[in-house]
Amino acid sequence: MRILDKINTPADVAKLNIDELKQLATEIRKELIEVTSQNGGHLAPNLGVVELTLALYHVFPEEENRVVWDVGHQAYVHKILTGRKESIKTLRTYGGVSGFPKITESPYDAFGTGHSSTSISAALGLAIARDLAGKKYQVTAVIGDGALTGGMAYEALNNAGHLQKKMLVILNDNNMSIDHNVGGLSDYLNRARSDPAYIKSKEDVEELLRKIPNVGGKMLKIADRLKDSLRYLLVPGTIFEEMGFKYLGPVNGHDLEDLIEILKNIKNINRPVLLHVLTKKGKGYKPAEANPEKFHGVSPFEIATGELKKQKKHPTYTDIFSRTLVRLGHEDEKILALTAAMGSGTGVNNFARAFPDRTFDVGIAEEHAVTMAAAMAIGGFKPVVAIYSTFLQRAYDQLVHDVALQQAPVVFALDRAGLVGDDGATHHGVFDLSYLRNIPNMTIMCPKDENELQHMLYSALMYNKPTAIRFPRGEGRGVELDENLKLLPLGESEMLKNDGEIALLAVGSMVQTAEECAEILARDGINCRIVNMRFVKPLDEKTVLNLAKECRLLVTLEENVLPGGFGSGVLELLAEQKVQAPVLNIGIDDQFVPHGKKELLFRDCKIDAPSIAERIKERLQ
Ligand SMILES: Cc1ncc(C[n+]2csc(CCOP(=O)(O)OP(=O)(O)O)c2C)c(N)n1
Repeated sequence: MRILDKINTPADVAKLNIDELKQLATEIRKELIEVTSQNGGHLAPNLGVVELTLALYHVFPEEENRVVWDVGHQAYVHKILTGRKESIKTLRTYGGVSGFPKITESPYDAFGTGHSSTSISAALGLAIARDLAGKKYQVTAVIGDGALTGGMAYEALNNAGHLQKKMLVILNDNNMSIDHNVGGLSDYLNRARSDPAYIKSKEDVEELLRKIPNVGGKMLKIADRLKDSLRYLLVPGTIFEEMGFKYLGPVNGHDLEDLIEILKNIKNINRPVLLHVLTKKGKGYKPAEANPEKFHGVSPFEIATGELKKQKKHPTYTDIFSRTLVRLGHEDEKILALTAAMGSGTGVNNFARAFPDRTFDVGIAEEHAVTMAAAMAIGGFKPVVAIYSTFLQRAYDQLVHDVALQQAPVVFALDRAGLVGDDGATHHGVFDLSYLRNIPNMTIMCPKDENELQHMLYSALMYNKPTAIRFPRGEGRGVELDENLKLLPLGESEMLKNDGEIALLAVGSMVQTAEECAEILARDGINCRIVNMRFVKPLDEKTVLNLAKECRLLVTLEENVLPGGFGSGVLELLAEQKVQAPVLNIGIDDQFVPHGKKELLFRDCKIDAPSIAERIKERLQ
């Protein structure tokens, strides 16, 4: 029988001895590899925190303790140990366990995460709530060195150091974000990791202190002060001490004995502590150790080889964006590319290889990226910020205040727009049309396929205005790519089919859905016009108003929430022009969409072609 079979809660972990914990670590790794090989998921980050999570629950097993997992992609081990060892098999599947902590999923999920660098703020909030309620439980944030590049983490450290609440921040330092980590602090941590002088000095300090005879009173105080100042001067972590934290480490994050001992000591420290833990991303599975980027978030794979099970049929939208950006980069040396720690995810890494001096990976710092890009544009360059739709939410004020207000011609390539599938509610990019459309001076484009995406990128760089192009996750439609890039007239839609009593006005990915829907309706004798709107802003008002006059029903289709989106824009136009026309808005209702395969989510949201055809028929009756 496996030890894992006996583990239902952290209390069961607390009962195990070191050998049993080691055995359990092996079993958990096996489970993680099996589940992610089937369902896909964040394997490498979880393999890196097996011992850390075990040690944490061994020392702090009580249910009332709160652990906030930064980003939360490394919380599978936590889920296995907190009552979900069976349901982990459903990880990331429709109706199954979420790939991120979710407060509605388990009382052990202290705070929902998915977007980076929130854990210290959340842990501080929980610590304040605990103290105000007169309670005593332990509050811990576990944050990676990648997540520590995000601005919120510093805001929270700054505040926590000042408030001096009892809380623990565990810095899980594996020297990797998704790609290699970047930035000054990363360099600093790297020195702490690798420079033996640092570590030796720390050992020297400890050794020296052990040798000081056990004198009482004043001498001990002096020794303490000496210890602090030597430590301060010679050992890593001074920066955290300066901010008001007690710094401990670095410790080997795969050594259960050491981890448990240090966590037991931390139990008794009544102020903010930062424990610096060194781990190896992908630990215990060779392919993941060799290629932690690939196994950061991986699709289903063969365990024996690490090969992905599904091969691509067509290039992805990201591939085409990346290729076009490099092509344009050769033609115009003013073009710069920015990414917030998503070089491979956004395809910016190809641009980086071709133009390292014109590429900027800012770390997980979306706000900073947007303001910096605005200034680069004002400085005479053509910055392209490649970013996932969901992560640009972070930088709303920077969009308004730094980009749009100053009319800085920044191009935003918004990848993963629309429903993303398995990553779920924290990652769906379904708000961008709403949060961009209400900003003056913004141009918003949505390509109907990957060929149009390349023309849009070219056009966006020509418009000389703040411009966003939003495109979906995954493969393109497999269409031919035009050799020559062309300038799309600003604000002009494309009429794809111009006869019929119903007008389907579609943006982006929904153009294909509109075509499928028109086919279904045609079988029932309902003839539809189809418009590829191309621009959500500026809207092709002339076309919309003409169709409103000529058609029985206008149907707007978008892969975005309905409030504030493209359909709202059409309604606003009709109201403003005092045109009375029946409109059916198709999009995502005012709700958060969970995780699961995209097809299932589309069906549930009633935005797949058969559901839309049904809704149109109902409406016509
Ligand atoms: C705001 C935001 N931007 C980008 C991401 C994408 N992302 C997920 S994990 C990750 C890297 C995190 O690195 P680290 O914190 O070191 O954790 P590790 O995976 O190395 O354990 C990034 C960039 C995100 N989740 N949130």
